[in-house]
Amino acid sequence: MSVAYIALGSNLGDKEANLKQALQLLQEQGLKVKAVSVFLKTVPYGVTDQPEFVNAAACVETDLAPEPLLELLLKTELSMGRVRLRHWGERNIDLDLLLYDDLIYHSATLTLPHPDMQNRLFVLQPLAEIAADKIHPVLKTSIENLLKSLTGRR
Ligand code: PH2
Ligand code: MG
Ligand code: MG
Repeated sequence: MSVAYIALGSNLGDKEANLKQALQLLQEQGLKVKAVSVFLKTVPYGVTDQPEFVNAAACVETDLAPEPLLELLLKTELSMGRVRLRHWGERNIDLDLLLYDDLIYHSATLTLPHPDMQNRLFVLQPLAEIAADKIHPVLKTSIENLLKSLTGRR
C-alpha cells in the first residue's frame, strides 16, 4: 500500500457537497481515505476574478501506482460532470495529486510532488492539518515549515 495526499477544491455550485461527494466516490473506487482536513474557504489564487473556493486535503491509502491514481482522480472529476470554464478558473471539482509516498517523479502528465504546492496557501493550510510533519521529498522540509515560510513571506 502507498500513501498519497490529494488536494480538493470547488468554487461552483454547492462547494462543500462537491468535496464530500468526491471523497465518497474515491472511497467507492477503492481508495482508503485515512484523514480529511477541515473544509476551508479560500480566496482565489492565480486567476482572482472568480468566486471564493472551498479547499481541503485528504490522505489516502492505495494499491494504485501514481499514473493510475491520477487517472482515477480525473475520471472522478468527469463523473461529477466537471465543468471548467477557463484555465485556473472556476470549477465544480478539482482533485490534484500532491504527494505519493516519498516519490519524486516527472512525466508528460504528472509531476510529483506537485510542482506549485509550496506556493499555495490553499494547499498548505489544509495539508498541514493532517500532515504537519511530512517531509517534502524535494524541498527536504516539513509541510508545517513550508506553510510557515509561505505565510512569513507575505
Ligand atoms: N485552484 C486553482 C487556481 N486557484 N485558488 C484557490 N483558492 N483554490 C483552488 O483550489 C485553486 C485556486 C487551479 O486549480
Ligand atoms: Mg488545481
Ligand atoms: Mg487539477
